[in-house]
Amino acid sequence: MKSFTYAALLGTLITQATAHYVFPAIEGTEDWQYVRMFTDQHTNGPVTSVETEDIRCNKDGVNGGSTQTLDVAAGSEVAFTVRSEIGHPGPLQFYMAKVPEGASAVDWDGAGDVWFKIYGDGPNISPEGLTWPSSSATTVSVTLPSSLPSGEYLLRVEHTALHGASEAGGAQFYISCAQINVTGGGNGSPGPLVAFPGAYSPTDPGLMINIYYPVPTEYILPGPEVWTG
Ligand SMILES: *[C@@H]1O[C@H](CO)[C@@H](O)[C@H](O)[C@H]1NC(C)=O
Ligand SMILES: [Cu+2]
Repeated sequence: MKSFTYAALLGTLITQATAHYVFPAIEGTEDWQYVRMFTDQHTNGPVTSVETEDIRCNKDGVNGGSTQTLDVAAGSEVAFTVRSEIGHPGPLQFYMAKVPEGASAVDWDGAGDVWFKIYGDGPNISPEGLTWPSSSATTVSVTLPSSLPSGEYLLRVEHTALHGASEAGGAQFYISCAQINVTGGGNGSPGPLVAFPGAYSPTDPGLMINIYYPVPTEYILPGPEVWTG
């Protein structure tokens, strides 16, 4: 009887570990070539505090290290690969931050009120439950607004897992930051601008929520409104 219980527990742990994921690359490039490597990336594990620097570009991701910067045309689509797939339910969001004059993406930490959201997808809601557009995705992509000013940016992908989010601090954040150089841009003014940490609170309605029961009738994405360009 006891060994059966242990086997069941082990099975649960394995399922959870394999359900973790990471965004290691811009599709078509090498892992960590244009995406900032972060500490413990091999575990695929999440960030769980919205109140530390880890929420910005993952653990120790504030330093570009040997990461390169990829030219991308404004208005084009950028895809991240997923290792190995989006294994938990929750929203997918993308943010960007423009590298200040005189700095370059590789040595900029992304601190301050500099981040704007360019994409966020909530669930499809039905009386039977919530379904999430990014569920099981092996790549995730976003179209850069065509009025984005040219120059260097950090592009931050974030998938938030909500399976254990009924208590504050239960949401899991899967995050990577790519370094990109936007070319052929326009003269938009991206905003509203927020900081990481700062943009989220552990009790935000989109971060502290039981997504299973009772079935929610609405879902409010964490963070600012999307800038549409
Ligand atoms: C960004 O693109 C511009 C326009 O092509 C180019 O002049 C500049 O050198 C690029 N910067 C980087 C860091 O690649
Ligand atoms: Cu997981």
